[in-house]
Formats: sequence, C-alpha cells, structure tokens
Amino acid sequence: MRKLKIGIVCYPTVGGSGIVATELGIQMARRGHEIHFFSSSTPFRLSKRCSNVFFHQADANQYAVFQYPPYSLSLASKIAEVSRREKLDIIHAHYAIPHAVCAILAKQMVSDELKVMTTLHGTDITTLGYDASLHDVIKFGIEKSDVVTAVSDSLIQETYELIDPDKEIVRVHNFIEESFCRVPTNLKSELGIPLENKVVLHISNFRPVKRVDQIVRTFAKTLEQVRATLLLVGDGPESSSIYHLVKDLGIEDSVIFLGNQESLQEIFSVADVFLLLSDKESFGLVLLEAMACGVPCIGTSIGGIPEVIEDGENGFLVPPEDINTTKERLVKLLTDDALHLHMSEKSLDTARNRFGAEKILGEYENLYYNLLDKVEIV
Ligand code: GMT
Repeated sequence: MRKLKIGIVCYPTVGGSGIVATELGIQMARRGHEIHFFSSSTPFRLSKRCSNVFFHQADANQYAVFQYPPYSLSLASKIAEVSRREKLDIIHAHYAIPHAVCAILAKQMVSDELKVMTTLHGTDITTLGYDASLHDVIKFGIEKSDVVTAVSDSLIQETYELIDPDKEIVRVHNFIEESFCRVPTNLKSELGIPLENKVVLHISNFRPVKRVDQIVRTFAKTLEQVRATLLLVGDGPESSSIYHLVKDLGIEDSVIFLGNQESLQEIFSVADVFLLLSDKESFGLVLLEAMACGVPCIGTSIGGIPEVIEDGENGFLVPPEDINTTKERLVKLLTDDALHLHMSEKSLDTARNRFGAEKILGEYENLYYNLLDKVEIV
C-alpha cells in the first residue's frame, strides 16, 4: 500500500485533543507515513525530532487594520500552501472549530483531491455547541468534511442532539501506547509522602467542568477513615479557588499541588486510585493513562466515561455530585487489597486490549485509505 502524506491540525497546548493528535501523528510516521503538523506553536509532546514528521507554524498576522489577528485565515493559508507544495493526501483536523473549517477552506483553495477528516473531541461540541452563534459554523465544519470521527458513542449522540448534522460520524475511541506503563520511582519519598499513606490522584486542566472541588471534598471525607495523600496535577482557572478550599477544609498537610508536569508515568506509578468527577467528559484520555499504569479509576457516570470505566470491574462509576457514594467507593478501593488488585489487573487489560494503540491506529489508517479509495494506491 502506498504511504500517505497526512497533515494534522491541532492545538499545541497540554490538553486531550492535542495529545491524541500528536501521538497519532508520531505513530503514523512510525508506520511510514509522512506527517505534517499544523499548529500555532510546536505541539506539547512533539519535543523530540522524529523522522517523517514536519511542523508548520501558523502565525496570526499583526496588522493595525486588524482589530483581532485572523489566526484562522493564516492557518488555512498555511495548510493550503504546504498541501500544494508537499502534495498532501489528507488533512486530519482535530477539533471542529476553527480547525475543521480551516481545513475545508484550504481544500477549496487547493483541490477537491485533498481530503479532510475531522475528529470531534468533546468541548468543541459539548461546550461550544451550546453557543447559538457558533452552531452553524460547527455544523458546516462537520458536514463539509469528507469523513468525521468522534472519540466516543456518547459524543456522537450529543453531536446529533445539539448540532443535528446531515453526516455519518464514525466512532474511533482514544488510544494508549504500549510504552505508557508503570515505572520504578522514588517519587513518594521525594514528595515526603509517608510510605503507609494511600495516594489518590487527579490530573486535569482545572477548568470548572472538571469539578476538582468535588474531588477535594470527597477526599476530605475519606481522610476520616483512611490515611492518604491527594496529588493534584495540572493548572487552570480553578487552581486558586481549589487551593483556598483545601485551606478552608484544613487538609493542607494531606494535599500536594504539583502544577503542570511532564513525567506523568512516574506520577501515575505512585497512585493507588485516580479520580475524575467531571460534569462533562467526552472520553477522559487521562483514565486510559491511569489504567495503563495499573491504577483503577473512579469516574462520574456521564459522557464517554462509562465507555472506559466498567462499573465494579476496572473501577467504579458514581453519580455526579454524590460525594457520599464516591467516598464509600474510594474508601473501599483504598482498603480492600484484593479488590484493588482485581481492578488494577482489569484496568491494565482495558488499556492494552480495548484501547491499545495498534488497534485504534488501524481504525484511523483504514479510514484514511477508504477516504482515498478513488485515488490510485500503488
Ligand atoms: O477538557 C479537556 O480535557 C481538554 C479537551 C481538549 O479538547 O483537549 O479534552 C477533550 O478531548 C480529549 C481527547 O479526545 C478527551 O479525552 C476529553 O474527554 C475531552 N474533554 C471533555 O470532553 C471535557
């Protein structure tokens, strides 16, 4: 089969959609395809040089006449220029706006032969989709893409409910690489966590939707029954209020704020349980990362989380806002060693067998080739 030339458009910052797009590109390059990333700066996780991988930066033009620099136009122009010069086959846009729309514009500038695949990640629908002023442009981005995927069945359903596009949407779950696994580490003693303490972990961008307040409140109640430390990783709009909540609850000695971190495998490797109590979550890539390190998860039974956590098998699902049930499940998992071992093994199995990179990359690769069906494949 002919190797493909694929453009990947994504956000560069720490965040699920950018991470998935970057890992996908790197893995496709390892499969021999030529990958061209388009973003406003080098995507987080694309730090090392990889063969077959190119990066094209789109800069917003700063002219006095523009009250707001038109980044989307610069991005579309960059995609068109590189697609023409490098003869790209496909542009794979991650996130509906502006990326899908920029890719469609670039296609119109270049040729109909250039195919556009769009992957919906979550907030592009579940948050922006509620904004009436963006509804039509999101719908346009979906309908004019040659193929559209979404990272969970739940997100597909929500897209039809909110946007009602006249377009088939294919589910391609997020994936985790084999190499993402538990590693030996001294982190627990480095952080001064007593060895007998259990470690509860949460990682996110600290946006309101992540409900980090619920995590802190649940943990405070758990401390009445279990000796434990809460590790909070990430940074975002809620960070300060969470810090104040921890103080108000008088649990500062049991909570460690690590901010944004790069070596996540080490952090997962000291955790006993991972908590994700979001209000909205189309998938929860971080759950897969935890599971791949053998860490059972407790998550809210919303969005795509139930497609990852099987209640009572590889973790627990809890109703949103139900701190008592969440605390009960957390205490059980932290104190019942046999249950913990069972769920840890099931978590590893879920990460490797249901969401392993090989399987999911194959699904993307098939979609790429199907898209180019009419193009001669040699
Ligand atoms: O809110 C985030 O976690 C960031 C957001 C993004 O767009 O980068 O993540 C979304 O995409 C991830 C990758 O597909 C999913 O795992 C997250 O569940 C999804 N976030 C939400 O739906 C809130």
